[in-house]
Amino acid sequence: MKQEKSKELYEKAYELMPGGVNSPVRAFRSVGGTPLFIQKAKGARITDVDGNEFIDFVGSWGPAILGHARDEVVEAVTKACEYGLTFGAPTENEVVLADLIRELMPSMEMLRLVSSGTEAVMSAIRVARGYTKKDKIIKFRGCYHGHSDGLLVKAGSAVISNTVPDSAGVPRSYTDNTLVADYNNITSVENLFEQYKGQIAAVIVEPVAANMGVVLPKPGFLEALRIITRESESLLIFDEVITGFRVALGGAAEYFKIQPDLIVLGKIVGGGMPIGAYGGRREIMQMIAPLGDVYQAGTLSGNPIATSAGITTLSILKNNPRIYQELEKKALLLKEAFQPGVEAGVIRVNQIGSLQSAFFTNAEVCDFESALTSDTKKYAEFFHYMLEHGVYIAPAQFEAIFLSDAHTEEDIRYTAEIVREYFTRCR
Ligand code: KE4
Repeated sequence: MKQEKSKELYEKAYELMPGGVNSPVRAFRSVGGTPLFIQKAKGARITDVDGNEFIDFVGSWGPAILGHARDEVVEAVTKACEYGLTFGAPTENEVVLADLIRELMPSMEMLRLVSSGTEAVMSAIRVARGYTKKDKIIKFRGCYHGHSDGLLVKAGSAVISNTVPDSAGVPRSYTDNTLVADYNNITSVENLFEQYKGQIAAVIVEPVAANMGVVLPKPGFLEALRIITRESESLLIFDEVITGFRVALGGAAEYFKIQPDLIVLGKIVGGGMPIGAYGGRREIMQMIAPLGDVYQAGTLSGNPIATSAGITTLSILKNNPRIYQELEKKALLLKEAFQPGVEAGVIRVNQIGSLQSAFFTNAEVCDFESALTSDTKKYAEFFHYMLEHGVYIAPAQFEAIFLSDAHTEEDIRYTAEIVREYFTRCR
């Protein structure tokens, strides 16, 4: 595969930006090779600067649920640009988008638009602490909630609850209030509530984990989190940056019929433009400045261009419910193609809606520990085989395959064929 231009750009990028990228996962570190510099994308396809075209199953890590550069979205953004890019003042678009989000996710009685998922998570945690007047937060090992200091933790070697920063530059004191439990292990949560009685402001969870690869909540796990947080006067925060408008129009809250106290959104809510959002019970959100004394602000929050993309994207999803049935059908077709690898004991596949991951392990993957049994070298080989055959999947084992409304049956059939071929050889 020709990569001269990507190589040339990567060399220049490498001396300008850390690892030559603006986000680590793009650097191909865990799969090797030169990152592809993308020139354009349309529908289910991306084209790199060397003219190589791929069927894209990364979809910018989730936003591109309608496919890339969807005509209606591009039109809305182009039109919005004619009226100005940003005012730092309220606009009608913010009202329209907030209203649409609340309609689709009624748990978000009141919400705030920000510019990234990280910013939304950070703010949700702050308001949870401000509202409960408690400091501790529980997160789950293997779940990722953006790069705010307090959430870059890993469980200390000693006991599960003691955490240490998982990044240089994060002072130990910043993570003292972050506790780590195990996904799908409610006992690990109960132990923390026991140990830190009365101190836990909130539990933050990816209702479907997708940052250790896709890991589904076991039946009853999310319900148990809802019960224990309510009983302990703590808040339940659903980080739906990936699952929001993805696993269902109303996200995981709709899919699992659970009402969290706060929901965090990103990715799809911006339709490819930089938007995050957080919201929930009115009495909690009224703690936020200028109403209350929890401060949060942002120059480009609710930006008129980004909101035009978000409004158009959510409107298309709302007006075309068939999209979700079709996404599920395509996902099952693709999942089926991995069967030879599953039968050969080489991989395990987790799938929900248009999200799935193939783990190179023979263990059932239900938490971070089991996800880590995956052979990342084998994943890297698979990644490059797919790339050579014109299919772009996540350049890392612990990510997800994202399907879009733009993937045709033909795209899925072609992809399924090369996947089946690959794993048939594994027998
Ligand atoms: P951003 O700040 O990247 O918009 O959102 C952070 C975030 C929060 N919560 C969840 C559940 C997330 O998955 C993310 C970001 N996801 C990664 C992909 N796994 C973004 C890709 C990247 O970091 O470049």
